[in-house]
Amino acid sequence: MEASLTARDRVGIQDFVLLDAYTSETAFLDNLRKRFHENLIYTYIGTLLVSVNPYKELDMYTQKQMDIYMGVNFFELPPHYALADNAFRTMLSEFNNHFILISGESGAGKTEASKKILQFYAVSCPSTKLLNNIRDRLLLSNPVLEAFGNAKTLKNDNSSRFGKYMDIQFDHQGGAVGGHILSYLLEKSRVVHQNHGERNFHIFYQLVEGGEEELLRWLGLERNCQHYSYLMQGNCPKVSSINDKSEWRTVRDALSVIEFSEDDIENLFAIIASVLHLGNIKFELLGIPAPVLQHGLTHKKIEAKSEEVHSPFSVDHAVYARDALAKAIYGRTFNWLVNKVNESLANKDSSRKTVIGLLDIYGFEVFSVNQWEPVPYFNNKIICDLVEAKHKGLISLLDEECLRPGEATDLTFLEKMEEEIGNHPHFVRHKLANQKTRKTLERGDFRLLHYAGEVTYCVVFLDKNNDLLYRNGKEVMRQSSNAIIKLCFPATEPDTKRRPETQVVTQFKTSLVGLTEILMSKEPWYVRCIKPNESKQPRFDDVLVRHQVKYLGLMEHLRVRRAGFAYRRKYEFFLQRYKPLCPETWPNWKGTAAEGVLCLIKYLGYTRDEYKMGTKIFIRHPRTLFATEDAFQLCKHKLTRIQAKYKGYR
Ligand code: AOV
Ligand code: MG
Repeated sequence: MEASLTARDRVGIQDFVLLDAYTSETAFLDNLRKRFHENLIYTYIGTLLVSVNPYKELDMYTQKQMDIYMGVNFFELPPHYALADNAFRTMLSEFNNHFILISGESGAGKTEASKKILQFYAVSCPSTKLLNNIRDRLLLSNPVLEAFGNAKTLKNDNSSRFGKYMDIQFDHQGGAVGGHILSYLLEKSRVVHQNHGERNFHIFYQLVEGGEEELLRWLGLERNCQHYSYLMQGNCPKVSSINDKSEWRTVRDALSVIEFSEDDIENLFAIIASVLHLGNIKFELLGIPAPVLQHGLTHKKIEAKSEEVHSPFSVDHAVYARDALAKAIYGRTFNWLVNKVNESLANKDSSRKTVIGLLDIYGFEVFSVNQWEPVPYFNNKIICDLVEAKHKGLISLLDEECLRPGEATDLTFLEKMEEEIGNHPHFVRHKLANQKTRKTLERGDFRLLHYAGEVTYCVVFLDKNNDLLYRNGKEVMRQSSNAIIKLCFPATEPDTKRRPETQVVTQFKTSLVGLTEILMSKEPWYVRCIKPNESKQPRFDDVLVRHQVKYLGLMEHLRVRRAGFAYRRKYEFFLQRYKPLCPETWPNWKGTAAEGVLCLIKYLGYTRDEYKMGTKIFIRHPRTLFATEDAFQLCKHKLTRIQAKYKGYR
C-alpha cells in the first residue's frame, strides 16, 4: 500500500478526473509537472487527452508499445495511444465516423501528435500487401507536405504554415484503405518575406543544400542560400536542429513512393528554382520566353474601350507584381501537390468506408503571458459580429480595401476601420489605446478584446490578404510549357478584372465553414497540447503552462467531466448492440427502444447513480460501459459458435 502511494506521489495520476482537489489549478499544475518530470507527457481528463511537449526524444513510440495498446480498454494503460485506439475501436463497433481535433499554441506538439496517431494506425491496423502500399503513402505524405508547407519560425523550427485536415479511410475489418487531405490557407507571404530569425519553406533550403550537382546545374542554381534574396529575408538560412541535406533525400524518396513521375518531379523543382530566380529576377526556367515575362512583370495592361494600353510599372509596382507572381506560383503549386498526394491516397473501391479525421491546425502566434485576466462569462457573438458582419465587419472592410489595388495601403485600411468600427467596445484603435488599456499600441496596430484576452494585430493584412495578380502576369503564365504551371494557370479561369483573386481572408472563412460541416458529422475526440517553455528545452515553466491551462479551458473541462455523465449512446444503438445479454430483449424487443434499454440495464444490474435516461442513455463512468462491452464480446463469441453449429446441423 505504502509503495503504491509513493509511486502515485511520484508519477501523479493519469486522469485528472480522479484528482481529489479537482477545482484547484495548483493541484492540476502539480500533477502535470510531476508527470512531465517522469516523462509521462500524456494525461487524461476523462476521454480528452492533455499532452505536454517533452522537447526530447522519448522511447515510448515503439512497435512494442503500439502492440500493447491494441485493443486494450481505455483506462487500463497509461494514456497516449489509447485515445487513438479507442476512436478506432468505436468506429469499428459502431460503424461511424470520427475526428481527432488537436489544438494548442505554436510549438506545443500538435503536428508531432498527429504524426504519432497516424503512425499508430498505419502500424497497428490489419494489413495486406496492397494495404501496405497505401500505408507507406499515408506515412510519406507527411515529409512531403511538411517540406512544402512548414518553415522555421521564432516559435517552432518546424512550424506548420498551413492548416491540415486528413481523413484516414478504413474498411470493415479496420484496414487503412485510403486517405484524403484538405489544406487550409498556406502562408504564401512567407515565399517573399520572412521576419528576422525565420526561414522560407523548408523545400527551398533542401533543394539548394541537398539537390544533386546535375540537378542544380540544370536549374541554374548555386549551392549557396546566401545567393537567393527570397531565402535571406530572415537572415537565418541554417538551423542547428534541421539537416536540410538528409531531409532532401527523405522528400525525394517519398515523392517516388507517392507516385510522382520523373516528369512531375522535374517540373516541380523547376518551379521551386524559378521562384528563387524570380526573387533575384532571372526568368529563364518557367518555360516562358524571357522577353514576354519581362514585359509582363514590368507593365500593366489597361483596357480602355476596345483598346489595350500597356504602361510601365513604377519600380515599387514591379517589385510588388513580381512578389505577387512568386506567391501565386508557389501557392498554386502547393495545391497541385496536395491534389497529387490525394490521387495517390485515393481508394478506388466504392464500398462504404468509415473514416477517422485528424485536424492539425496551426497555432496561435500572439501570446503574451501577462495579458490574461479571467473573464467570468463572455458572449463571443459580439466578436464574431465585429469580424464577420456583412458590410461593416472587419473582413468586408478588408475585402473592400483590397479592391483598390495601388491606392489602398495598410494605413488606409486602418483609417477605414477607425471610421467604421472605431467606436466598437471591443475594438481598440491605436489613437485611443492609452485611454482604454494600459498598453501602448504602435502606429499601424489595432487590438481586439477577445475571450482569451486582448490580442494586438499589426496591419500587414492588406499585403497578406491581397494576392492580387496583375492580370497580364497571369496571362504570361499561361504561355508556360511546364505541365504543372499549365494546370495551375488554366486558360479558362474566370476573368478577374472586377474582382481580383478571391481574397485570402474570405477564402479562409469559407473553407472553415466547410470544415465545420465535415466535423459536425463525426464523433469528436480531443487532444490539447501544451508547450512547456519558450526556449524549446525539456523544462517545465509554471507560469507559461498555467496560462495555457487557463486559455485551453482545461479546468472548466475537468469540472464538467467530474459532474458529468461522459458516455452517451443512442437508445436504438445501445439496445441493438447489447440486447443479446438479456433474455427479455433478445432476439426482439417489442416496445420502444428506451424501454428496452431500461429493461436491459436493470437486468445487467446498473445502479441508479451509474446512468441517467435523457434523450440518450448517459453512463457516468467508462468502467460500466466497458463491463457491458466485455460481457457482449463474450456473448457474441458464444452466439457465433452456436449459430455455426446450428448451420452445420441443417
Ligand atoms: P505544433 O505543430 O504544435 O506547432 P510541433 O508538433 O511541430 O508543434 O512540435 C514542435 C517541436 O517540439 C517538434 O519539432 C519536436 O522537436 C518537439 N516535439 C513535439 N512533440 C514531441 C514529442 N512527442 N516527442 C518529442 N519531441 C516533440 V505550429 O505547427 O508552430 O502551431 O504552427
Ligand atoms: Mg504544426
